[in-house]
Amino acid sequence: MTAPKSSSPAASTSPKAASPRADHAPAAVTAATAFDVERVRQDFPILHQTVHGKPLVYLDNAATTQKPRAVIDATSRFYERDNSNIHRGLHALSERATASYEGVREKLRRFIGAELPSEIVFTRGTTEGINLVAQSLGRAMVGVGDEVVISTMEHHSNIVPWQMLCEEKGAVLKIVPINDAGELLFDEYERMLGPRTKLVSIVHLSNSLGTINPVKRMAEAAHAHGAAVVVDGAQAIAHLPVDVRDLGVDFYAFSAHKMYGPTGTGVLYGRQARLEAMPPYQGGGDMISSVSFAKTTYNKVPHKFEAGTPNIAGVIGLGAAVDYLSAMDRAAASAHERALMARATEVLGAVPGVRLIGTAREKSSVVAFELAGVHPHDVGSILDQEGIAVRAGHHCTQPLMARYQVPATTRVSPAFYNTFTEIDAVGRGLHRVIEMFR
Ligand code: 7TS
Repeated sequence: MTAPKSSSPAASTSPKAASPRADHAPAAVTAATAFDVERVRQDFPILHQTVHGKPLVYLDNAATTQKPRAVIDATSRFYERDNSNIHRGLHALSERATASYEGVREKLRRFIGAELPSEIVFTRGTTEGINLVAQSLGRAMVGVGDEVVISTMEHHSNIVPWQMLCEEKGAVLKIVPINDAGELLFDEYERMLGPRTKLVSIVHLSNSLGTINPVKRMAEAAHAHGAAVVVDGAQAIAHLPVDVRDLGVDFYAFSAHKMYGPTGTGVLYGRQARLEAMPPYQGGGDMISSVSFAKTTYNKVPHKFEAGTPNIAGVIGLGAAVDYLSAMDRAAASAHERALMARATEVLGAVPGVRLIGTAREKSSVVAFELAGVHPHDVGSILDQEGIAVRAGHHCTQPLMARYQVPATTRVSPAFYNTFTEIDAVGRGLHRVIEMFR
């Protein structure tokens, strides 16, 4: 399915065709990013509003992204025309709903380069995907004295499920350290791997630092020791091209709401052989082949892992988000995002008293900082008064905050629909914060 013309994203082919609004981008940046941001913004209704009397500047995309009209319409169209439960009705509506829902699996297979649509398990989001692996594969394969490896920069959803597993099994959770720039210490990681390593679970793109981890190399090293590799792709899926077979990972979890789709739905990619060998995660309808009080047999993959009525409308909305992204010139979009990040690094880094947290050589889409003498919550509240939405807090990465000895940071996380003007507004907002606290 191709997105309708009116809502399909646009990437202009020459810098000249870019928006007449100059947006004060440096010439080199404009030339490098032939991307018609003003046209793309037309696809996102929510962006066109004022907050506290100022134009909304939405820079909290790492928390959740906004939805293009195509996604909103696909979800409401489902409720208006096709709403019905799936996999169980013989009537026309149920057949339509089932075909749409199952069709999204194939879209996602293509989007992430999986081999089979059955390797796409629909979940509530990244958090559920990681819990699924921990509770199903983890409980089956991890025993006393075994080891699970994660890193210092993980989101709580890639820490706590493994802590719960290790506590239950008497296993050991090992933490890969990072340097001050926020890069994993690869040698330390390799030294941690051994015959007891059963699982490695690593974030692809850190939500607090923006660091992009060398997932492919990490997977090769883990596999050399026979460990299974899980990737938290919650942030990466919206900003990087993801090819699960090229990365060579066993599992890749992400959330629809961080890739311009609806909340409450997501994907766990798992290699077919792995998924087939795993016990079910939850029991209930749809995940069974037959049930008797004497013995229940399970459905085939992926249905074995999708107990109960799923978020059908959410999955259909996710399909529309995949269509939207696939119709876009993603290389141009990501060049624009990189240019926004470079501008934010320059503008915010130049504000007196700002210390950037996360300066990895390989990074994307996140600029986080602390401002001397001002709590991030105050920074966030004052920026909000200017109509600017950023995140202030620990970003569900408390151990990482402890590593940097800060309680919290302020985080600016651009998406392709943001503009240089918006980044500059944050710089002006910070000067206002400083004036107020002087
Ligand atoms: N992993 C990473 C790297 C994340 O950034 C998040 C959400 C999750 C996992 C959990 O995703 P969920 O969709 O299951 O909740 N991160 C953020 C954030 O940075 N601010 O709000 C949510």
